[in-house]
Amino acid sequence: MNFQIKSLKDYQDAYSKSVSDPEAFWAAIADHFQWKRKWDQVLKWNFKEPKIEWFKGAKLNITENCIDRHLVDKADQPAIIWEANDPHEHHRVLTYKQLHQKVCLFANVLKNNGVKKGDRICIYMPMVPELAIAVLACARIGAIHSVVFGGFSAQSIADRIKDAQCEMVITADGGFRGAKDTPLKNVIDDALVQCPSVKTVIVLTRTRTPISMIKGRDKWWEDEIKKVETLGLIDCEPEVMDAEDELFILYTSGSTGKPKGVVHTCAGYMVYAAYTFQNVFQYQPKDIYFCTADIGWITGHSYIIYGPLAQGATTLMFEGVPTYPDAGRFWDIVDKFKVNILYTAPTAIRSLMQSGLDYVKDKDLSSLKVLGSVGEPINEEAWNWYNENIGKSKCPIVDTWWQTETGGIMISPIAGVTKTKPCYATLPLPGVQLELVDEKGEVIEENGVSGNLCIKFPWPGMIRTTYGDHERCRQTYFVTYENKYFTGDGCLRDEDGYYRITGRVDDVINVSGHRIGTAEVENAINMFTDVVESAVVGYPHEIKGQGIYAYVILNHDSDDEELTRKDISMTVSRIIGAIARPEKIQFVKGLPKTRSGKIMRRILRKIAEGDVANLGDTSTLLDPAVVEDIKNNKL
Ligand code: 7RM
Repeated sequence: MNFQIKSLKDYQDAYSKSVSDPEAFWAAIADHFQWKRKWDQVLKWNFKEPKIEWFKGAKLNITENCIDRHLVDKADQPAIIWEANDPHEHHRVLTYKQLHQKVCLFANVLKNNGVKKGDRICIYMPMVPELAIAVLACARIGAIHSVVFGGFSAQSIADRIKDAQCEMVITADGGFRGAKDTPLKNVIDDALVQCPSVKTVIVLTRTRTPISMIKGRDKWWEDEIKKVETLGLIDCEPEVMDAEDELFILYTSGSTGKPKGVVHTCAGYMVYAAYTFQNVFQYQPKDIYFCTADIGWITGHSYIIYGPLAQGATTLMFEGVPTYPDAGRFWDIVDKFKVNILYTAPTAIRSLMQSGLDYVKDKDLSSLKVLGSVGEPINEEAWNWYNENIGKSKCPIVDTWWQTETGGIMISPIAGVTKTKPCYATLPLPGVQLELVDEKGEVIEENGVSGNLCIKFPWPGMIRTTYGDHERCRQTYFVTYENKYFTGDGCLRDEDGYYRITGRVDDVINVSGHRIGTAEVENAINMFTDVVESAVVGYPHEIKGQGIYAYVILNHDSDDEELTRKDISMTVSRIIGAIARPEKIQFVKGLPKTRSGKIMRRILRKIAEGDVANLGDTSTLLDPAVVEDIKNNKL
C-alpha cells in the first residue's frame, strides 16, 4: 500500500503533516482500507473524560480488511505459517482462502452457540492457528474477545472472566510448550467454578490429555465444526461494525492490585496496527514475517494477527519456546522458512546470547532483512549481539516502544530509514506527539534530559476505556498530568532528539517483557497463611531484565525457610500464575516505613539492586534499625 515511508524525507513530511493536520493525515491513510461506509468525522476527542472517537460514523469489519479483500489477488498466498513446538511435527500453512474458510466456519460455530454482537468471549489457547481463527471469528461476528495468556492461573482467568462477564470460553485440552504440556482445560474447569456467566466452553483437541467434558456446557471444537458443515453454514457475512464498537479487551497490570481490561475499538485500532506494521518493518510483498510473541499479549494481537493480515502479509506463528529442543530453535525456523523479518524480545535475545554461538553458527540467516525488539529496554550488549550475530551487521534493528494501551508501536526507527542507535527507540512515528514532563508537571523543552513520558494528542490506536470502569481509565492515564496521556515510563531525550525509554516510574515490574504490578504480587503473597505483610520490588536480572524481589514478614519464625519460600511461591503461582513468582524472598522483621506508614520502596529497591551504600535520604524513616536488619540479611 502506498502509505509506505521510504526515506527520511518521507518520514519528516509525514510527521509534520500528522501534527499540522492530523485529521487529513489519518483520513488519507484510512482511505486505503475497506469501509462499508466512510466516516463523518475523523477525530473527536477530549482527554478530560476521556472521550476519544476516530472515524465516527464509519462502518466496517476488521476481518474483511484482514481476509476478504486479499482474496482477489492473494487467495493462494500463505496468510499464516505455523511451526509446531516439536520440530518433528509437520508445519501448517493457511492461505488467505483457507483462512477465510476456517474463520467463516468457526464464526458460524459461535453463532450456532448463540453468540451475538457485543458478547464477550474469553480465549485461553495454545499458540496454534485455531487461536488466530478464534480471534478472527469473534471479530467477524462482532463478539469481543478477551485473550488470556496460557501462563495465567485459574484464579487470574476467573477474575478476568468475571470482570468482563464472558458468556463463552474457547480453550484446548492442553498445550505444548517446550518439554512440558499444560493442562489448559483443567485450569479452565477450576476457573469456571467461580464464573456462572459462562454458558459454553469450546475445546480444541491438541494434546488429547484426558479432560472432563461437562454435558450441556463443554463442546469439542471439531464436533461443532462438523455440525455447521452439516447444516451448510459455510460462509459467514461479516457483521457491520461501527468504527467505535469494541473489538477486544486485553487485561494488563498496573500499579494497583487488580488488572485492567484495556479496551480497543474497531476502526482506529485497525488503521494504526496496519500503518505501523507496514512502516516500521518495511514489509514487502512475499516477505516472511516472524513475530515470536504470544497472542496472549498485545504484541501478538497487533503484530501477529491484525497488523500483518490487514496488510496481506505472511505471518509466521510459533507454538514453542526459544530454547526447545535447543537454543537454536529460532535460527532453525529462520533458516527453514527463509524468514525476512524477525520481531522478538530482549529477554529471548539475552537468553540465546548466553547459550553461545554454537547454536547460531551453522544456520543460514541470510534471508533476514529487518530485526525487531519489543517489551522492555534492550541493553547495549544484547543489541550488539543481535546486530552482529543474527543481523550480520546488515539488518536494521527496530527497537519498538509501545504499550497494551497504545495498540501499536509509538516510538521506533523505521527500518532502513531512521539511523539506529543501541538502546534507543529513536523517534516518534507519525501521529505520535510526545512530551517529557518533570515531577511538577512542567514540560521539558530541552534535549539531554530525562522525564516522564506523556503523549499530548490522540492517535487512532489508543485505549478507549478500561472495561466496566471508565473512571479507572481516567485516573490511571489522564489525571497525573492535565490534558496528557501518561505512559508510566521514564524516558531520556538525547542531544539528537532521540528517545530512550529507561523503564517504569510506577510500581510495575517488567519481567521478561511481562508487566507485573507489585501490588498484585504482594496481595498474592499476603494470602499465604503465615504472612503478615510483604513488599515487592524489581531488581536487575541478567536474562529477564527485571526479577521480583519480595520482602516478607512472617507471623512466626519458619522452621524451614527454603520450604516456606516454596510454599509462598506456590501460592503466587496459584493466585496469579508462574510468571509472577518471586525470584528472591527475604524474610524480614519489619519493613522500612515513614511515620505515616508508607512503605519506602525506594530503599527496598536500592537494597535489592545491591546498592546498599546509596540508600538516599533515610531521615523520614520511622525505625532505622529495620533497614540495618534488611541490609545485613540481603539475599
Ligand atoms: C508492547 C508491550 C508496556 C511496557 C512499556 C515499557 C515496556 C515496551 C519497550 C519497553 C523499553 C521498548 N506492551 N516496553 N517496549 N521499554 N523499550 N522498546 O510490551 O503493555 O506489555 O508493556 O513495556 O515499560 O510501558 S505491554
